Amino acid sequence: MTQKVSLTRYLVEQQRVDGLIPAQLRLLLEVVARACKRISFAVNKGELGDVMGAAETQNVQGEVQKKLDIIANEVLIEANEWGGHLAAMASEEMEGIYVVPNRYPQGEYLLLFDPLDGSSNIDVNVSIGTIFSVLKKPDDHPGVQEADFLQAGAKQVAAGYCIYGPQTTLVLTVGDGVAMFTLDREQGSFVLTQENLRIPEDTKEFAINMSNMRHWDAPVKRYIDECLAGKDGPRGKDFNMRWIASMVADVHRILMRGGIFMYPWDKREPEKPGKLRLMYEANPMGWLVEQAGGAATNGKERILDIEPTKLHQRVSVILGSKNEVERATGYHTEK
Ligand code: AHM
Ligand code: MG
Repeated sequence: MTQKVSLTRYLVEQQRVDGLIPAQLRLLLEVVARACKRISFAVNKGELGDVMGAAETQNVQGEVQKKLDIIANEVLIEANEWGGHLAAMASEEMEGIYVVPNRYPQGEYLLLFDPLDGSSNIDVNVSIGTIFSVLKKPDDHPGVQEADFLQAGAKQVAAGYCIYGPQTTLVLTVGDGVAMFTLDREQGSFVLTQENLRIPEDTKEFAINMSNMRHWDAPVKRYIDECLAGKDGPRGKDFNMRWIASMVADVHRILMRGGIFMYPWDKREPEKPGKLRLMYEANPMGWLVEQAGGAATNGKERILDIEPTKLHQRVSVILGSKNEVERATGYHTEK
């Protein structure tokens, strides 16, 4: 019988055999995984666990928070604040950064997360997830401040997500390809179920919220119109559409079988560059997708090259199968 490889063993081997991750980063990833396990159990309880429905608060983006948004945020903070591996955290659900209290040792890493992505799906029992990104704190000054987080996605040292769907699955990169772990509920541990995930370069599947079509910019409209024209149009093939309204679930599908995901800028709120957030949604997902052979842009440039100016900065997102992302990006950049 082939032996199952746990997340712990995988990370130890990455540290020991391949020298890919320092001990502190290994600890950090284990703690994030442990927190995701707790969130997964809370999600699973649903109506039985007083976790459904809206809380009476709004987050910094003015969105009504769900009870599970707040629970997931607290679980991630509590799990991560005392281990000595982090200097500070930032989250979709908190306006400013959360500095590790000085009763605990301060580590050299910064953790960013969207504790519960796809919140609108919580109450309807559709897949949701946690997205996270890890950066190194600049070491040229003592203490930690918000500006320390404002690093381009290319500087990430680890990124991943955990999807709470029919299975709970953790997908991770430390810059050496993408690995996938499935939660074994009987054992209580994540087990390696796939390594070196690869996204096919071509696809016949797109994901976009079509209800916003009338607000799109011309290049996005052109790309989607051509997909919709199918065999009879310039693409010469029929396309299929999926939209789950949980970025984690849409990106997970793309990592499994290819596709293109778009949440572009649109004319509803023209001053906003997009809906999704750069630091804890687009950057980690962009890096995972690139590590699996795909591409991620904002229509003009590579997501990972964007120099952030704000913690909760928004961004236009096109990611997935390489050839399709290049085509859609080309429509934006061609004269
Ligand atoms: P959230 O982080 O508040 O859940 O919002 C982000 C989500 C993404 O997961 C998803 O792709 C998008 O918002 C769905 O937006 P829409 O409701 O416009 O379809
Ligand atoms: Mg989100």
